[in-house]
Amino acid sequence: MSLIKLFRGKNIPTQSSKAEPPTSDGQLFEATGSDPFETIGQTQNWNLLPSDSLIMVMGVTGSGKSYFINQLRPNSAAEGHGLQSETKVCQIVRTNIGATTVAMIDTPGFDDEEIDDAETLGIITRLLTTQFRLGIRLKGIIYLHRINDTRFSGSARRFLKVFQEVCGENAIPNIALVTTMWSKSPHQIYLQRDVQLQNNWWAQLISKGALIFQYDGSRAMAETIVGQLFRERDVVLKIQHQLSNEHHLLEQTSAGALVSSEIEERLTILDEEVRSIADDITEANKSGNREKAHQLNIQLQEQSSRRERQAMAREELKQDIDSDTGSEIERAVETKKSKGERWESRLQVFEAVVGQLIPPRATKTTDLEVLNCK
Ligand SMILES: Nc1nc2c(ncn2[C@@H]2O[C@H](COP(=O)(O)OP(=O)(O)OP(=O)(O)O)[C@@H](O)[C@H]2O)c(=O)[nH]1
Ligand SMILES: [Mg+2]
Repeated sequence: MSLIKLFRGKNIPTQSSKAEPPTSDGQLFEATGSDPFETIGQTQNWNLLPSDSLIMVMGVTGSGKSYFINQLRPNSAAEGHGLQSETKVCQIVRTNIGATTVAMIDTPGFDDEEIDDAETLGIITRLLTTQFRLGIRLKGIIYLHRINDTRFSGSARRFLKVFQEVCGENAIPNIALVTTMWSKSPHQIYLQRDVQLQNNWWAQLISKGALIFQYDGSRAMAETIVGQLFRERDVVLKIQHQLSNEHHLLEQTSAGALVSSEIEERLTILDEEVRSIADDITEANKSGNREKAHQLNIQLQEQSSRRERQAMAREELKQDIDSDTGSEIERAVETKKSKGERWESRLQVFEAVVGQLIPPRATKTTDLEVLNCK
């Protein structure tokens, strides 16, 4: 299958360039404000290593995120088949693309359990904030979507909305919209579906410069997609700006507010249902219908526990992720200092804060490392 790349609403990038990261509203601003890394970096005398660049891989559950990363680094990420996200944590896979080193981040997917959206957003955001605070370069986001899905599902819709709010308009040129599972295809139907995607759901992103790829499942094309993003300037996402420069809580960010309002809606419905069942139980008890009262009590327990889970999800969004991340970075620095040691790269600190390094598997490829995020 041939690689299709469209460049709309912007010039075709021809060479690597470094530029100030844009804000979500088009202003330029300091990438890290009072850059904690600069201060820590000076005292630690760190070197800036070329490996300190990240690419996020995102998409709903089963869209092929782990598969994509496994093409770049065989057997590094857990692939799955279920409706619930196989990848419950972020995983970082370091790999070389030609002469360039890049850390790929496998993120948990938004799945059919809406309840997990807040947790998933929290995990992704924590990682993005750590990357931003450490001054690690973010080169782009790969957004995966299954071309064999017959419709744009509820989770795909929710994810797309949140995704757009996480990224913001100025990050759009750093987004690669990638359709997967072409090899499983009746090709003609999938080509039509791809056109529909581009003309409807993705039209806005494409008109503002997002890249498009039909992924054939190969390592070669995975490298091409990553290489293309690497040519883009470094990017600061809207949610990073809102958390770290505007000091918002997660629920105050545009993406967090979106998830939060969905939780509130569900809470209102559940409250109403719980009230109604409780009334029915009173009625059943009054009329001496013990069997009905018993059944209703079971229903009440189920709805109450659903309500509790929603309420807990709402709490997830109240986190001050930027401040928490700052404290964790400081703790990591202090711990190292107390041992009389020094950090050797930003990614090492990143690992210390967001997860633990999984040793590379026995493989001939020596340039790969995998980190698992908390
Ligand atoms: N043929 C083919 N199979 C794929 C492709 N991408 C993923 N798969 C398969 O589809 C299934 C789901 O892929 P995963 O990579 O686990 O999906 P994921 O997005 O990581 O899912 P979660 O971690 O659950 O969010 C796995 O069995 C993969 O082997 C592709 O491009 N082509
Ligand atoms: Mg996965």
